[in-house]
Amino acid sequence: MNMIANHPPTSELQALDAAHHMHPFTHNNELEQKGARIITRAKGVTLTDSDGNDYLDAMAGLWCVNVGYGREEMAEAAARQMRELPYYNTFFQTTHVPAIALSAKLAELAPGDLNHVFFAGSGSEANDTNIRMVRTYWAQKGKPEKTVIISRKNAYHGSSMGSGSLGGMSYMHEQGGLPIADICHIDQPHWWAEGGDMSPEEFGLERARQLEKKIEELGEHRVAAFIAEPIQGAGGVVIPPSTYWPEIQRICDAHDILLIADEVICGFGRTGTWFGCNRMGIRPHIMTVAKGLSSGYAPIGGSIVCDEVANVINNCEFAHGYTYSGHPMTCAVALENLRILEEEGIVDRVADHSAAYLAEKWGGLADHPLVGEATTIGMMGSIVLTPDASSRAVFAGTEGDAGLITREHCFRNGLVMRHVGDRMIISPPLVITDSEMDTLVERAWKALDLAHRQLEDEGKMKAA
Ligand code: PXG
Repeated sequence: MNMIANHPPTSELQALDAAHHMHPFTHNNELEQKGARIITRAKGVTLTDSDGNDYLDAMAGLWCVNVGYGREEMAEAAARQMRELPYYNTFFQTTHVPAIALSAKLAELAPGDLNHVFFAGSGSEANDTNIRMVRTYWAQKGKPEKTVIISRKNAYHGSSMGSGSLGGMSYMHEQGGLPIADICHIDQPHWWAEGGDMSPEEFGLERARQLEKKIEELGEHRVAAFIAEPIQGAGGVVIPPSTYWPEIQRICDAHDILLIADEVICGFGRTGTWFGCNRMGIRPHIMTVAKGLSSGYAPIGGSIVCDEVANVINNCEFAHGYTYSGHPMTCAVALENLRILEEEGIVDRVADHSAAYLAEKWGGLADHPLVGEATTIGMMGSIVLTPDASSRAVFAGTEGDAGLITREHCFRNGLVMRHVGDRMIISPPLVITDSEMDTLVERAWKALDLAHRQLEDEGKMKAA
């Protein structure tokens, strides 16, 4: 029996899932008690589960389904390529048309002289590539001691040994011996949570200048690169103050270090420009890409590299690569995705219309008594749950309780919205329509009402 085409009922699937499937970032035994939610199909911005319930997916899967679900052209592109050439590698002096076409297309779309692509299977793999590439770059330049990569607390760059080390999630570092050597973290530009009495602008400068302090403390001769997401995604959609990125750019220019922009979430239209770098005015040496590159239809990631770094790396044998570097099917799917984004004007529509519409509607959630602030940039947004907005207070109980309660009410009311601690975040497919955004915000408001009532009933609306 083909179990995918003709699957057993939900309870049986849940039992099999619990018996055999280890979920990422999940306490699997606790999940077994509840039973996993089983998504069976999706179209546009709507997911359907195995019991026939529909959900508006305000997270675009995991920040990736930029063109929306159910695009026939993507399925066709995959099938066509699988028939023609399902696999061949790009090692041993060989290449193939999909990898050539996609690297050329990415060079065209990427800003400045980011003209060279090293393919990977995911964002984590691409960031592992970046670690080895920047260290190899400096070694080739006769500066092998420049190995330290500076990142930020509460950053997310993946969960392999290297990319998980770049990330600044302390609970990840506690498992498995992270971080690896020569990676360190400065504070994040998260004004709401950490800005204290400073204005956002002062705070942005203070946080950016931590980079300069760190470079001076370590010695410029030791520092290879700084890596950051233009806007932190998994950290809670943290939009840095306007002063932050110009100051970071100044510091990177003034010191001899490489700048890596992790565009895994911000890339491919999420902020209303092709890349978060365009939006924030950043000039990186390397961009990490994944997710929206294929709208999640196929696993692919990569590093888009500037002329200077590529010239140095290309002048040696860079002993690095993955079986699926430049996989033909995933490249063909990514190319089709880029064609759809471009030809249907999806990125332009975000810039010219949808981002402003979302900002207005989502901004209205700031009037809810459980909400401290509601912000967006492009098609990503966050709200902060707080017992007292005026003092930016946090809840007295366990951090993340209010977020989890709100998330559960969202699910029950047909909305997928993620929580990061007590922040609720969204990143819907870029193709979401105005009326779907109305529905998203209505359901979010309803979930907030229900969560507010529950928190009051449980005596949890107290500030720490
Ligand atoms: N960089 C960034 C900025 C990311 O957001 C990665 C790298 C790693 O990509 P891969 O393809 O290896 O997963 C990511 C991934 C969440 C969540 O809960 C976010 C990600 C992955 C899983 C969960 O927000 N981002």
